[in-house]
Amino acid sequence: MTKYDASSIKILEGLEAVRKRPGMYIGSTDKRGLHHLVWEIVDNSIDEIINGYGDTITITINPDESITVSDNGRGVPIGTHASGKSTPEVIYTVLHAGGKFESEGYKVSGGLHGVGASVVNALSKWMDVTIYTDGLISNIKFRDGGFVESPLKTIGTTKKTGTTVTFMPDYEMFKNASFSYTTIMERMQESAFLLPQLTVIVEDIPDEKKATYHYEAGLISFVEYINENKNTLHKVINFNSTKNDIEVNIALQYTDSYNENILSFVNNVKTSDGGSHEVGFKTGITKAFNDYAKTNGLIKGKEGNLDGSDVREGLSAVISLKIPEKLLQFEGQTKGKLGTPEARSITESVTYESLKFYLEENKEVALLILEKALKSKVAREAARKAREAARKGNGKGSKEKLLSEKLAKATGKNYAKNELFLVEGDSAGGSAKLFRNRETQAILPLRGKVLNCEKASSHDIESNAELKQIEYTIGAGLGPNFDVKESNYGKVIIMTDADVDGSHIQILLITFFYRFMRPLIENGMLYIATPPLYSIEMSTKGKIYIATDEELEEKKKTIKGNYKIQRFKGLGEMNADELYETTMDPRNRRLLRVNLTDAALAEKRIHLLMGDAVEPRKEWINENVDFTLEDDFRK
Ligand code: 1YM
Repeated sequence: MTKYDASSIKILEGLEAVRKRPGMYIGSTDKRGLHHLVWEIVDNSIDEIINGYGDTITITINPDESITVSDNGRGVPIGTHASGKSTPEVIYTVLHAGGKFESEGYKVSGGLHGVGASVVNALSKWMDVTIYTDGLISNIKFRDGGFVESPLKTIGTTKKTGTTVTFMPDYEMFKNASFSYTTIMERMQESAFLLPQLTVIVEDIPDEKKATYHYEAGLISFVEYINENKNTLHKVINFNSTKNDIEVNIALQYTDSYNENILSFVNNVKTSDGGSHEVGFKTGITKAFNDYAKTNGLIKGKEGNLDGSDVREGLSAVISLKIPEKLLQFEGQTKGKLGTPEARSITESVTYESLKFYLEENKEVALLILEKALKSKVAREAARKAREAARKGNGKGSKEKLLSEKLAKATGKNYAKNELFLVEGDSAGGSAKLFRNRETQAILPLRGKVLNCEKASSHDIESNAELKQIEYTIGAGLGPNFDVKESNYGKVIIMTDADVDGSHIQILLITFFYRFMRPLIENGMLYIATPPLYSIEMSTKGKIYIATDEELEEKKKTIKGNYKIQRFKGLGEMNADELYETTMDPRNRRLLRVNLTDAALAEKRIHLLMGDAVEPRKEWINENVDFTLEDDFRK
C-alpha cells in the first residue's frame, strides 16, 4: 500500500490542477494537444542528445493507442531525491521538476514546450517508465493521472543506457482525438534535419508503418527536401557563424519558381511567425544582391535598387539559431516570434558577408539569380503603374471596362462590409445577381475551371482572363504587391456546385489565393458557401432545406403527412430566390472560413499535389485547410 503524506497530497493537488485546466498546460485537448504530450516527452530525449549523450530516439504508436518514446542517453537518474522520493517519481509527479531546466545551456524554450513530463503523466490513464543506467534496469508505474502504482524498483541488470516512457493518454479528456503517424513523422523528420547527429525511428504498429530519419548534411538536406521536384538554379548554399554566444546556421537555394519559402528555428523549435532573425536574414540578402548588382553594373542609381520581394522570388531557405536561455525573447500570442534584438544584427551580418563572398566566387550563379530578381522588379513596377492608372481613371479606365461586363458590383461604399461571390457558371451567377443584397453583395460569375496556379507567375495571371478579373475586382494587387488593406471586399466567398467539379474549382481558387493573395486567407477573409443538398416540401409545414445526407435521414423520421424531397445537384437547379435564401442570406447561410494551419506544410503539399492526382489533393484539403463554421445553419 502506498501512504500519502502532506507533500504527496500537495503533488496530487498540482496534478489535479492540470486535469482541471489542461488547456493552460498543453494549449488544447484536441489533436494538437494530444500530440503535445508526445513532444513533451521527446523534448527530454532531444535535450539529452543535444547535451552529447546518445544519438537515437524511437517513437512507437502501440496497438492499444498508447505511445512509447525511447532514447539511448544516460537514462534518467535513479538516485533518491532530497524529498526522500526517487528522482524519477519527482520528475513525473512534480510540476516543472527536473534540475536541468535551470541549466545554462540551449534548453528548448519556445512556445508551450517545457511544461514537463509530469503534465503528461497527469493527463494519462497510466504511465510506465523504464530506465537503463548504472548497470541496472529500473521501473516505475503510475496510474490515473499520477498516482504511483508501483514505486521505482530494480527489475534487472544491463550494459546499455537510456530511458523508455510509455503512456496511455486519458482519452476521456482528448475526445475524438487520435495519434497521427504523419504528424509525428513530419515533426521528427524536422528534428532530424536540425540535429545531424540524431537518428529517429517512427513506427505505427497497428498500421504497419515505419520510417527512419538521419541527415548527416543537416540543413543542406532540409533545403534539398523542400526543393525536391523543383528546378533548382544551383547547389544549396550553407553558412554558419557564432557571435556573442549566438550560433547562426543557414542553408538556401533558389528555384525557377516564383515562391518564397523561408523556415526559421530557434533552439530547434520552429518560429512560425518569424521574428528578428528572419528580418536580419532578409535585410542581409537584399543588401548582398544590391551590392553585387551595383558593383557589376547591373543596376544604376538609387531607383535601380532591388527590393526584398525581388530577391526572394524562388528562394527556399532554412534559418536555425541557437540562443542561450538568458538572451531568449519570444513575442506574439503563440510565442512563435523571436524578439531577441541581437539575433537580428548577427543574422544580418552573417548573411550579408557570406553571401557577398559566395556571389563573388560564383559569378554564373550570381547572374542567374539576379536575372530573375531584375525580371521581378520590372514586373513589380509595371503592376504598380497599372494600379495607379486604374485608380486615377476613377471608374473610367480600361480596367473598369473589363470589369463591367460580368461583375455585378455592390453599391455600398463600406468595403469591409462588402462581399464578393465567385460563382461557378453564368446561369447560377445570373440567379445570384437577381436576389442579392445590392448594397453589400457583388457577384462575379466564373466560366469553367480556373488556371492551376501552382506553377503560375504574376505574368501568367495577367494573361489569364478569369484570374485577371478576380485580381482587378478585389483591387488590392497581386503576390508581393498584394495589400490586403486595399481590398474592395471584406469577404470573398467561393460558391460552387456541391459536386466533384465544384470541389475542384474550390481548390484551384484556394491555390490561387494561397499563392497570390495569401494575406486574404491569413486575415480570415476567404470563405466557401455551402448550398443545401436537399429541400423537403411538406403538405403541412411548407418547405425546409437540408444540408447533409445524415440530416435528411434524421428529418425523414420526424415528418408527419405527405412530403416531397428534391435533391439539388447544382446551384442552377435552385430558383433564384431559393439560392439567395439558403446560401447567400446572412441570416440563414452557412459559410466555411478557409484558414491555413501550417503554411510551410501546405506549401510543400500544394507543390506535390497540384499535379494530376485527385485523391491526394483531397487529402491535402483535409489536412491543411480547416473549415470552421462561420454562422450556424438555420438557427
Ligand atoms: C523518453 C524520455 O526523459 N531522457 C532523459 C531524461 C533525463 C536525462 C537523460 C538526464 C539528464 C541529466 C542527467 C541532466 C532527465 N533528467 C532529469 C533530471 N527520455 C528522457 N535522459 N542525467 C540524465 O540534465 O543533468 C530530468 S529529465 F532532472 F533528473 F536531471
